[in-house]
Amino acid sequence: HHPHRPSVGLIGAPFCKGQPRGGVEGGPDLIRGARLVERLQAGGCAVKDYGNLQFEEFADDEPVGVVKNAKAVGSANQSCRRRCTPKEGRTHLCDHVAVSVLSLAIGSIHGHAAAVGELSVVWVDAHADINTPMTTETGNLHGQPMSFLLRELRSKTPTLPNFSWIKPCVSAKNLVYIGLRDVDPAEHFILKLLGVKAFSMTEVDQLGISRVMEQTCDYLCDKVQKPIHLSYDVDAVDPSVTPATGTPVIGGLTYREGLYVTEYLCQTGDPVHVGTAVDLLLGCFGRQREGNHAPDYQLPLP
Ligand code: 5AB
Ligand code: MN
Ligand code: MN
Ligand code: MN
Repeated sequence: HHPHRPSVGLIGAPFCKGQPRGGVEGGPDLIRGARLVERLQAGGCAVKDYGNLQFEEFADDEPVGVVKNAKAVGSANQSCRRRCTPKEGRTHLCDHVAVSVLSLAIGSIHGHAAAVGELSVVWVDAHADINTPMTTETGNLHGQPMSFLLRELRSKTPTLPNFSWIKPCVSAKNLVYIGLRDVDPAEHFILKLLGVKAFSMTEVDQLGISRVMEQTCDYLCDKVQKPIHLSYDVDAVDPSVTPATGTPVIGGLTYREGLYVTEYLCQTGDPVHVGTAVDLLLGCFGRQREGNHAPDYQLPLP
């Protein structure tokens, strides 16, 4: 159970230029439409909705090598980082910030790190999203965010237009992947080179999701306990459950395994920042499938 009443800030990022398809930009409002705010409140969270970010348009956003929309993606992530970082003289937005993001992991992790210092990242995804602009085969920036965030890859990433504000702020030893099953050869090389901890679907099959979560937390909490940033790509869950993802890969987490990840991390009691969809968000902020009730609940008398 949660040690205190979680406070949740929502920041919508209606942005789709990290990848080739439209539709993603409707995500934040669809998630609100599914009554996320009301459902979090009913679960005992204090919720503040900061609305949607607005993004600058770039008419001259030419490809850099194969990399597409660099200016738009760099600028959108910078807006996201600003929104997630405490302003002068003000405390952090709240203990828990839920960012409904699809390709703004750079900005949300960067902002979270600026607020709390050293952090751990749990990256739940079918993909490793660790291509550099030099290794990407698609040119889509949604396949590359971790390469800009890892300190160890600093010398391997060129500075793209509107990316110069980024300072790598995550160490490879503080990163854990869960759910991998579609990793490009160069990405696989990078994971091995840096010795990144990864529970692919093979490990989920071998160990079961409960031991995967136990080992994830043991690994990350080895010396000092750091805040966890959970980056949850809905394509980690099997496309039979989340068919609307742009990048479906068969053989993913079941709905139950997908929820278990969020319930488990919530129970560690650490501040969690997340980017994902409704049920998973509810799980992150205390909803348990066994049921919940307010601490002061009293049975009505006849
Ligand atoms: B997603 C791929 N590795 O780099 C690439 O869905 C896929 O945000 C990236 O995790 C998938 O384009 C990005 C082939
Ligand atoms: Mn993915
Ligand atoms: Mn994506
Ligand atoms: Mn992803």
